[in-house]
Amino acid sequence: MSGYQGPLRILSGIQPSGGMHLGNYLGAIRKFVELQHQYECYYCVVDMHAITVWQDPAKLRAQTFHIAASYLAAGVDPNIAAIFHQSAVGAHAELAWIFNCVARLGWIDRMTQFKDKAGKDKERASVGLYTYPVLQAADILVYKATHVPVGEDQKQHLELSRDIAGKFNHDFDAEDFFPLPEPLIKGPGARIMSLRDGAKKMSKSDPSENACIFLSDDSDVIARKIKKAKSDPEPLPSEAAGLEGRPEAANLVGIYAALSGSSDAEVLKEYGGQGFGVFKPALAELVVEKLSPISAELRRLEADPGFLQKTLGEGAARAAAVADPVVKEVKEIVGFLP
Ligand code: ATP
Ligand code: LTN
Repeated sequence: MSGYQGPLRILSGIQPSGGMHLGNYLGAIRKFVELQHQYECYYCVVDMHAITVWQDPAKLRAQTFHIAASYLAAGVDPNIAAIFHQSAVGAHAELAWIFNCVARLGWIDRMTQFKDKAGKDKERASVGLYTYPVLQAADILVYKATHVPVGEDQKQHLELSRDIAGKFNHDFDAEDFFPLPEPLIKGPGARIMSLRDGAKKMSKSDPSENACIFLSDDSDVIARKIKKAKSDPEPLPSEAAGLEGRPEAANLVGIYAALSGSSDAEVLKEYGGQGFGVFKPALAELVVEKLSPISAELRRLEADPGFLQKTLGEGAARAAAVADPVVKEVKEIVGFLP
């Protein structure tokens, strides 16, 4: 964090681009809940990021409520952390423009998420998809956030945020104006893979329904998806090293470890030598046990959009109270007239 002396702050975000899944829960939201007691926290529903690929407007509204409700259902307390939607705080977009002029094309060209999401026909990708990580840097730095809890896939975007902060501080002779934000990635569940393909991460926008366990899935659906999950014919090894070269087995064991608060080695001590016919039902039972209280609360909250709207509005006001003065100062530093 260099010589930055400001308060310790957390910012993170999830896109309302689909249903909240087990990867989002283990890689991100579960950490949000733990961290709210240690830091000043801002948790955003990043609707402006979501529209970098086409979103049906009615679905976008519903999914924005869904992600906000998922934060709450998992245990984020809106009286402690600010929960809000990104588009409600104009400062994100203002800072993003200035950062578009700080970030270098060469830096953005290296971003692997753009390559993955744009696919083969990158000429047809939106310009927003390309500058997506610059908006992400603005999300973080408009709060001068010092720490960012995310899953493993966001490591490269966080490095870019640090580069943008450093270049801004340097170019404008504003030493330590922005902190260099630290990613908080470690921990079990930082990279949950698709249930259909152990080489692909579990993702909201996966076209296969069976690739993802959603927080809204009921127990029968969860059990069916785990039963159908890709595995291999071998029994589980008794030591973690034996998972090498078996990505699907490693993923299922990893999910069990992350949800039970243990390690792969401990899970294998119990299930080593057993086949998936035994392990999958045990895993399904554990997933249902851990997710069902959250999904029940999620359903209750989603039935009350008035409450969600009010919570998001209050969160946005708290967020803007921090972000607006930062943007005001940035504009002065850059040389804009008041
Ligand atoms: P999309 O598929 O639309 O890109 P996504 O499922 O990748 O969405 P995001 O909204 O981009 O989800 O991610 C929100 C948070 O969840 C981020 O911190 C991200 O790192 C984390 N995350 C997403 N997928 C996984 C995963 N499979 N395992 C662990 N963490 C994940
Ligand atoms: N790009 C992130 C979502 C995101 C985010 C952020 C995460 C947008 N802005 C700021 C942390 C901090 C993703 O998970 N795909």
